[in-house]
Amino acid sequence: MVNPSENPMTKLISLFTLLVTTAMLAACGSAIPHSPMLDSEPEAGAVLTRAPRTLRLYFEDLPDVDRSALRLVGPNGEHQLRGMHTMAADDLMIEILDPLTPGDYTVEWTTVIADDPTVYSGKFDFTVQERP
Ligand SMILES: [Cu+2]
Repeated sequence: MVNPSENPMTKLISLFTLLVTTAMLAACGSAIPHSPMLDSEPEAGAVLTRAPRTLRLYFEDLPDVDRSALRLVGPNGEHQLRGMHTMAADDLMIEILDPLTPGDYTVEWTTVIADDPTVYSGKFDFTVQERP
């Protein structure tokens, strides 16, 4: 009588099950795209009483300014932005030209980080409130 735990076939099946499970988990994990954006000013979901004059986004590594883009869309459409640069703090920064009126805003970003050839993109929202 062979002990089931000693049976090479049982061991092979266990190994196979483990591999399939790992592959499935990896596939599920990659369905949620990785975002390299760590933080921003204004923060995602922020409710502000003072309209921001700049946007600043922080990433996992230094973004390539030439291959990055930022858009700011609000209740009056797209805002003009000027002078994208990095402060070399793994960030992108840009000036908002026209003043923001109260309402909901969306920041859309596209970037390439360090030596990674992947083009990442994402968006986040913030709200500018009417001054009390
Ligand atoms: Cu700056």
